[in-house]
Amino acid sequence: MTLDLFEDATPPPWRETIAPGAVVLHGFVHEQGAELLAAVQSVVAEVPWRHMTTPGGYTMSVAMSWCGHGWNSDNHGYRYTQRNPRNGHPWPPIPAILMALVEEAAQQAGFARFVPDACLMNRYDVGSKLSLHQDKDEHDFGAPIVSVSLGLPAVFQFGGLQRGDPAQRIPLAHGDVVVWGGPARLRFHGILPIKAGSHSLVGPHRINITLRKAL
Ligand code: MD3
Ligand code: FE
Repeated sequence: MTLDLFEDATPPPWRETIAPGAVVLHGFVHEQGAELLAAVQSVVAEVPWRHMTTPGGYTMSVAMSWCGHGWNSDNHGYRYTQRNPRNGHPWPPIPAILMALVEEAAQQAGFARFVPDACLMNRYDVGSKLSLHQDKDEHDFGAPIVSVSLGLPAVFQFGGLQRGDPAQRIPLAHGDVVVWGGPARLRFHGILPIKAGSHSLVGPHRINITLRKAL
């Protein structure tokens, strides 16, 4: 008899509530990695990855791209933008595959009829991190944020409503989708530095896609 260490593990997709309002759908898009990556690349062809400068003057280790609405930071803070300042054109639309999966994921997490208007994409290289922050530039905190993780694994830091509150550490893997809403919507969160590695599809990177109702 072979000893199967995983015989008792629940196969994905597996839904886990990690806090009120925060639901992990483990492996929810595991089989769609290649299609999702192609959708990311189609957006990046129009909106190249860029390292933004924080309002405090630091260059982020994470590179960003976006669609639906855009994202900008200056010394006044962050804000969403409806047009590309380089050419006056609207930002590219959110790819259909993302609109479809986000509706399904939000519904499974208990948020019916979530229709995002903005999609921010983060590309992490080995060593990239995202410091603890709140997402509070959206106009409607009643809407959840849906996040999709692709590529290298990460450790997500999930804090409280105050910056100094203790943070849980939650591993996120390729194919995981997380829905963050209700009482979790304004909790501090971040990503610890990405460990060295290479993913078969994504290479030495992690890509996170967040779908939001921004405006
Ligand atoms: C919890 N991105 O883009 S996604 C961000 O993995 C961001 O790239 C991280 O934080 C990443 O702003 C985390 C998960 C996430 C997104 C928004 C949240 C978790 C959240 C808002 C409230 C609470
Ligand atoms: Fe965030």
